[in-house]
Amino acid sequence: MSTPIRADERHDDGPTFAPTAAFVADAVAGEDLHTAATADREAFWADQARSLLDWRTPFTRTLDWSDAPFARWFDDGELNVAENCLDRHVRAGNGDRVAIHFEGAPGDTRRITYAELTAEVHRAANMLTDLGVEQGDRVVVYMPLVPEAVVTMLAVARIGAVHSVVFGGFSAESLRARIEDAGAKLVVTADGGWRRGAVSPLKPAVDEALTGAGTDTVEHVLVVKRGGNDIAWTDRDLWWHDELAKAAPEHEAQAFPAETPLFILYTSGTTGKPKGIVHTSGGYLTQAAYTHRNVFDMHPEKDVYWCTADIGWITGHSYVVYGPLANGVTQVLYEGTPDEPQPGRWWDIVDSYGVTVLYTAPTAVRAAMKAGRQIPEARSLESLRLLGSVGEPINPEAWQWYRQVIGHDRTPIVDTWWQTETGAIMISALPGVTKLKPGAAQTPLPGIVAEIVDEEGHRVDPGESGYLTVTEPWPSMARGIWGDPDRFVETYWDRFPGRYFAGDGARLDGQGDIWVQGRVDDVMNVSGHRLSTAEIESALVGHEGVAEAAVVGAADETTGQAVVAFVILTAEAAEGVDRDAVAKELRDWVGKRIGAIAKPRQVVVVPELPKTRSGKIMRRLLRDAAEGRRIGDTTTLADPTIMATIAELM
Ligand code: 6R9
Repeated sequence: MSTPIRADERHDDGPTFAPTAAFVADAVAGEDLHTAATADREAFWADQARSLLDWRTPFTRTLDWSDAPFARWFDDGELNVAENCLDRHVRAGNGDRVAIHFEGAPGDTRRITYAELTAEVHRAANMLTDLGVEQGDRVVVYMPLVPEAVVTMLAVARIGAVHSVVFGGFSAESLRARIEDAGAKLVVTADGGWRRGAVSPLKPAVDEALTGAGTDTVEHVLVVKRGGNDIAWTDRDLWWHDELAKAAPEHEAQAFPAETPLFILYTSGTTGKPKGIVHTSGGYLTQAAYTHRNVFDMHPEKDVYWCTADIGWITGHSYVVYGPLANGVTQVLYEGTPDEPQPGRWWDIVDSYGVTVLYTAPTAVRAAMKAGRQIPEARSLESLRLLGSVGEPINPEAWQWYRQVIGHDRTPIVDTWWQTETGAIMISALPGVTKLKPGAAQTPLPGIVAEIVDEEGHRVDPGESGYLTVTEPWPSMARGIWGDPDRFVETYWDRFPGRYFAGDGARLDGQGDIWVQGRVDDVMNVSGHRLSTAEIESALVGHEGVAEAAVVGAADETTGQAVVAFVILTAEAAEGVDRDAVAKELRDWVGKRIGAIAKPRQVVVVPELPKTRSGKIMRRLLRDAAEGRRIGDTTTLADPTIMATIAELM
C-alpha cells in the first residue's frame, strides 16, 4: 500500500458515485430537507426537535443566542433523555425489538430488547439515587464496552445527573485528573474487561487514581463484575450486582429543562490540560437523533446498525448510545478488537447479526486493507447496505477499498466530519441525495452552515484551502468547557470573530464540496483519536531523565498519524546511555502517564532541538525528519547544523 494521499493533493475530477434508484426510492432523507433548512433554519430545527423527540413540556423558544457563544436551544421545553431513548419505544409497542446484540470479546453473547434495557435502566436509576446521586452530580464511568456501561450512562441521564466517561485505555493519572476536574461523586467501573484472550484489569487504575490528590469528592466506587479477576477492595467499593438487586424495579422519570447538562467529555486541545466539553440535553439529543436517522438512512424496523466506536469517545456517545437508542434502532455492541481471536472477527459479526449499516474509522479500514482482501472475501457481507467513516480524513484509496471489498461495489459511503465539541455530525453526504466523492466529506448537513475562510476570515474561492469554520449555532454544539467559560471563548471563537473555528484545515473544490485536510494546530490524530503534542511533551519532561521534549505527529500508513518524540536527556541520564533502553522506558512512561494510545511510535534521543533564535521549536523540521523527507529550510535556526545530526539519529 502506498502512503495515504493527503487531501490537498487530491483532485476534484476523481470518480463520483450517484445514489442508485433503488436506494433513493427507500431513502429516509431527500432533497426536501435542504429546502426546508434553507427556507428557515430555526424553524427547521424546531421541527426536528418536535418530530424526533417526546417533550413533556413543549418548548416555545427555539434558540437563544443572546449570550453568544453560549447557546440555549429549546430552553423552555422539558424532557427526559433516557425516557426518549427507552420507555417511549416500549410504549409504542416496540418493547420486543432488540436494542443491543452484545458480543463479548471471548464470544459470550447477550440479546437485550428495548423492554429489558428499559427495565434495567429503571433499576439502575433507583440504585444511583439510593447511593445519593442527585441531579447535577457528576458520575465518572471507566468501563469496558459492555451493556452495563450503556445502562450507566442512561441511568445517570435519567436522574438528571451528569456522566463523564473516561476511555478504559486511559491511565490512572489521566483518570485522576478527570475525576478531580469534574468533582465526581461516584465512579462506575468493572473489575476488568476482555482484550485479546486475556482480562485487562480496570479497577486497579481506579484504586490508584483515588489515592491521588483532588479525589475526595468520590463517595463510592461501583464495580461491575466482568473480568472475574482478583481485585483489591475498600470500604467505599460496592458490587454493581449487589446494589442493583437491592434497588426498586419501577422508576418514574422526571422531566428536566432542555439545557440540563447531560455529560462532560474530555478531549485534547493544544495545551497540556484536557478540556471538559459540556453537552446538554434537548439540543444534543435532537441533533444526535436527526443525524443518525438521516445520514445512516435508519429504518428502525429492519436495520441492524453497528458503530465500532468505544463509549469513551464522542462517537460512542452520539452513535452508540444516544442517536441509535433515541431512534429505537437495533444495534451491535462488540467488546473486542477487529482481529481476535482470528482475523476477520468483525466480518463474522457482520454476517452473524446481519449488520446493514456499519460505521467505523479509516484507520480500521486501512488495517483491514493491510491484512488482505482474502479475509473479508471469505465472508458473505451481503447484508451491508451503507458504510460510514469518521475520525480523520479517509484517503480515496481506502475509500475505494472499503466500497469494493466491504461494500461489494454497491453500498454508499458517508464520510462524516464532526468533533467532540460539535456533538454530532456536521458535514456529510446524505446517502439518498448526494453524489459521493471518495475522500471528501462534501456538504454541511441541512441546518448547518460551514464556511472555509482565509487568515483574515474571508471566504475562500472554490479551489482554495483555508480554515474550516461554522457560522451559525447548531443544537448539539458544546455549551462550554467545564469550569472554564473563558477558555471556551478563547479556544473556539476568538480566532475568527462570530465564527466557530474547529482547528481543521479544509479545501473547497470546484463543485463546492469540502475536503477536510486535518488539524492545523498542535493536535495529532492517531487512529482517529485526538492527542495533544503539549500533553505528551509535558508527560515526557515529567520524567526525571528528560530535560526537554518535542513531539510531532508523523504520517503513518495505518494510523493516519503516529507520535514521534524527540528528547534531550539530562546530563546525568545521558551518561553511558543505552538509547534503545531509554526509548523503551520513555514510551512506557508516556503509556503510564496518559494511556497506551499516546505511546510514541519512536523516541529519538537528540543532543539539541531545532530552535529559532527566539527559542521556538520548529516542529515542521522535526516532522520532515520523522517522515523521512528532505529537511526543509533551516536558515532561521539558531544552530543550522542540528537537523543534519537529528536526521542521522532517526
Ligand atoms: C468525531 C470525532 C475531531 C477531529 C476533527 C478532525 C478529525 C473527524 C473527520 C475528521 C476528516 C472526517 N475528523 N472526522 N477529519 N474527515 N470525516 O472524531 O471527534 O475525537 O473530537 O476528533 O477529528 O481533525 O477536528 P474528535
